[in-house]
Amino acid sequence: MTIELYVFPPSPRSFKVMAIANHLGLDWTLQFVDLPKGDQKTPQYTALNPNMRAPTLTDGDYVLWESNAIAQYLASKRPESGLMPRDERGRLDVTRWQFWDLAHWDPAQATVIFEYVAKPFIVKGGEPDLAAVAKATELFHRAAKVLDAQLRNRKFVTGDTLTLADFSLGAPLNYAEMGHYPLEPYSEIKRWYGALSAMPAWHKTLAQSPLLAAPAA
Ligand SMILES: N[C@@H](CCC(=O)N[C@@H](CS)C(=O)NCC(=O)O)C(=O)O
Repeated sequence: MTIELYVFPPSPRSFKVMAIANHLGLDWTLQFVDLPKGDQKTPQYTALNPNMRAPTLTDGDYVLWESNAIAQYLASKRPESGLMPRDERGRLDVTRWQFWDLAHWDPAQATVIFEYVAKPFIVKGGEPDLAAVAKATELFHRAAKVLDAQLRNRKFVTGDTLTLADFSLGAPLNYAEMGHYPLEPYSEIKRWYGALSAMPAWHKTLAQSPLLAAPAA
């Protein structure tokens, strides 16, 4: 049975699951969910994902939504990859950073991505709301300080091996430039993202995401 990933490739939450599937060399097909067109609200899609959001995974009759849960499912297909450690503490460390992603890192970036990327290039919806950006920037600094400190003396987020945590937390940084992220003080984050974005699976996934492969002028 082939895994189907229902994704909107420009979205970091979609990017992360696509990049993991590519890194693991899984047999998967891309089902494009055209968010600006409203595909996520169709009865066919809401039957899979009542949240009306992407991504969603199907594997035969099995349906799963929430990008970090999908990430864990994909890793379970290749336990030998090490993307999800098998020992309890290692597994919880990765899970902890994926929870932190949802609670702190993703929200800090969702606003700037919406204001600086989605508005001009996807929904074509006007000028950035600078008050919203200022609030999100505060959240960004608070979270970035934590991540930058964690990366000091570690190659990757949880140690010297690549795990799901790196995919989850690295994906939104594809928009660092377009989203005007204030990354200057965070040399560890820049070093780590440089290593992630050099991986063949990252390149392959960027090429599957038109906005990221060739940002609009
Ligand atoms: N926590 C969810 C968030 C999913 C989410 O918000 N996806 C956005 C794309 S970036 C979406 O589908 N938005 C469509 C909408 O709100 O109509 C996950 O990580 O999967």
